[in-house]
Amino acid sequence: MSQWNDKAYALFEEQQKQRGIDLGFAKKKLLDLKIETPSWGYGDSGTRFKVFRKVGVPRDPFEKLEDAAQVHQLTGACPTVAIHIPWDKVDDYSKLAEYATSLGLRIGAVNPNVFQDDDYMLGSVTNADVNIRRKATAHLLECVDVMKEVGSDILSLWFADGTNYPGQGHIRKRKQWLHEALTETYQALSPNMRMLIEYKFFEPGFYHTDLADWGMAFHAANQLGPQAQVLVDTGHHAQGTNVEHIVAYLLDEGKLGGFHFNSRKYADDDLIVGTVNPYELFLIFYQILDADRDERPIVRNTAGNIAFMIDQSHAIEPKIPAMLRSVMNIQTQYAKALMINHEAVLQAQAKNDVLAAEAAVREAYEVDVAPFLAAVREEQGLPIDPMKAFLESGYTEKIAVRGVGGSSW
Ligand code: LRH
Ligand code: MN
Ligand code: MN
Repeated sequence: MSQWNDKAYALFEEQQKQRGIDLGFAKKKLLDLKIETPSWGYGDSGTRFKVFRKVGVPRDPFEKLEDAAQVHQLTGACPTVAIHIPWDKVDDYSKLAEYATSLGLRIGAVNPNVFQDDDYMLGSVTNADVNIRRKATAHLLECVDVMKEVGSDILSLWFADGTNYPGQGHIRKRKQWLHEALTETYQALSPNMRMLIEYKFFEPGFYHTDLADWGMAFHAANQLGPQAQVLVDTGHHAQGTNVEHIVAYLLDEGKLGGFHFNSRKYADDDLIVGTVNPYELFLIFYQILDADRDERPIVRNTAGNIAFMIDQSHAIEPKIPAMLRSVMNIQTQYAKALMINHEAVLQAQAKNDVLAAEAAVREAYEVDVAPFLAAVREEQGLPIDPMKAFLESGYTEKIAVRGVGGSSW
């Protein structure tokens, strides 16, 4: 380490020791944090107004993996990549998995896409037309087969199903059709597989969404069984929702399966993680690390098996740097949460000392964890500043030969 970094780390170590933080434990936890990046985050996407076509964007799923490999190489934290079918449809999925391996990656969650065929305009698994419902369920089952071919253990489900107008659909019937499709898909899972159920309260349906909130997803997961859990996309809640409360509740029930991290200010903005809501991210990690200390194994196991995934779309920003920034922002907030002295929080709570409890959490957020992140990266032989390393690597110039082109979908 440089002299300056050495000094900064020595001071940091001393300060955290005095605060009662076990840095050895914190280091191990930070090293264990793995973040999955989404294939679709490497392609061009946009708003409903325009998709700006960029030079160097991957032309196929293989090139998306190449870009994802850059993020993993520079951070050491992103060994898996989520795929979306049919956006990432290929003739031979075992080839895709082999290519991932050759790049030091694995395929992570498989995301069936039942929202882009014209047939799905009025719903997929909740469509009033039984043939369309069958087609949608068949696609879910086909994705379970894809999982087997690529060695994935997570089926990540999100349904665009919903309606725009009162009376447009029969809400209770749609609820039952959804349950039928989920049950059939659940039964096709191998014992090592999990099904994560993602909810969203609006868009593309603006009157009602069939899986609108965590309660509905939780209920569905409970009805299905232990291999079904809830996926929390941080952009899928109404303004002001206390996401960390939902996280704590699901953890306590053993039903928190994973996240789709992204930043939002207004709607499902899908922006770089931690750009406008870093404190929310920190508080989510606080709940997870608290659950990690729970006396009940089910809660600890749940906290230890969360799939941390990014779900981001890039309309204006260069994709690989945007992904790197997200990963780094997640690591920063996680590192800050690792600076929480849980005993101090618990003691203040036991005394009903409101201000001391709040302070014990917030003080960790105010810790500058840059020396800690630098030390952990350096120990792994990684660049201290992955973003700078990427920008200087010449990779952007190299992929320019791809020309203008590939979209996320
Ligand atoms: C829906 C969603 C879901 C999709 C992804 C592309 O808004 O969050 O996870 O699969 O976006
Ligand atoms: Mn999502
Ligand atoms: Mn979304």
